[in-house]
Amino acid sequence: MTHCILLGAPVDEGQRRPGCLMGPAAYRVAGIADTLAALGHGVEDRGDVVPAAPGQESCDNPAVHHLPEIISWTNALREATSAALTDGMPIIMGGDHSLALGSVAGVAAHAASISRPQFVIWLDAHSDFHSIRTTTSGNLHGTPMAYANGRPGFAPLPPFPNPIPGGNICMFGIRSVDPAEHGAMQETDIMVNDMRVLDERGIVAPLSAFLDRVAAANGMLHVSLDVDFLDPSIAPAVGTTVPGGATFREAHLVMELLHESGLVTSLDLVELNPFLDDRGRTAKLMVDLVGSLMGRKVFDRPTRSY
Ligand code: HAR
Ligand code: MN
Ligand code: MN
Ligand code: MN
Repeated sequence: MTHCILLGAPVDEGQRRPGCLMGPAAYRVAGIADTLAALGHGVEDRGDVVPAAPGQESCDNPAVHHLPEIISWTNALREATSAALTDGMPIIMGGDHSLALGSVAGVAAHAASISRPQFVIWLDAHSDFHSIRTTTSGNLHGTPMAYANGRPGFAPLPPFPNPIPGGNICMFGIRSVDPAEHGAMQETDIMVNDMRVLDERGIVAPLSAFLDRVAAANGMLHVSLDVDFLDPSIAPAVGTTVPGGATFREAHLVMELLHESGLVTSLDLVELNPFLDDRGRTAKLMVDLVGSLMGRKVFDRPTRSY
């Protein structure tokens, strides 16, 4: 039994398509708390995080928009996430993916405070590996993974507390990477399981290899689940659809294997835009995936007895 702490993060300023701010409400309406409770977990909904009033920060990339707002969110979510980790498992309900600038900073700060290594699994169509300097769209939801890896070019954001080494980062579902992101990632040893890797090797082999490393290091594992990891045919409620995403069963299998590993310590749910949804189906699918991550099984049997 896990003590699950729900944190609403209605962040909308990291991209240009209004609606992600309705995400936390949609997860609540789709029954995230009841789903967790029915699996035997404790559930504490701490409501929506409230950022401080934005300041006047600016940077030298004219494309970047809403930088002061995102800095306020980053600070508020870092503190809320690390505080929640001392009491249980934070589930950060977004909100666009720029919320991970704060949530991942919070988990990294907490892991450092108890001297455990932090690992991240990034389930996304996108690598989100721009800096504030390299983004051409100016949408800061395209930057959090590079921030967490300690890349340069993030001032005036606060320095990332304890940068996560590339070897502790694993991406799945990748199928849209900009040239500057590609160049930056080639300087790291991030495990990039793009869709081609999943086509050829499936989910189990690459995911198990990563989970074995987390277990061997006694690591904390943060899961960042972007709606666009999923194929748009099953998850239409996202502003940045990319064809060729994970299927229903591939996504559930990732969650089931993560559950069986017993390693997951925190979770982001990001990029849901309920304004684009089809009668709540994407919100419901995301809640179902949370159910699989937290122990719901198709058929209960001893682990891997097949
Ligand atoms: N790389 C593109 C950009 O920086 C698209 C980023 C889209 N990111 C998300 N989250 N939707 O993964 O603008
Ligand atoms: Mn605005
Ligand atoms: Mn993303
Ligand atoms: Mn994405």
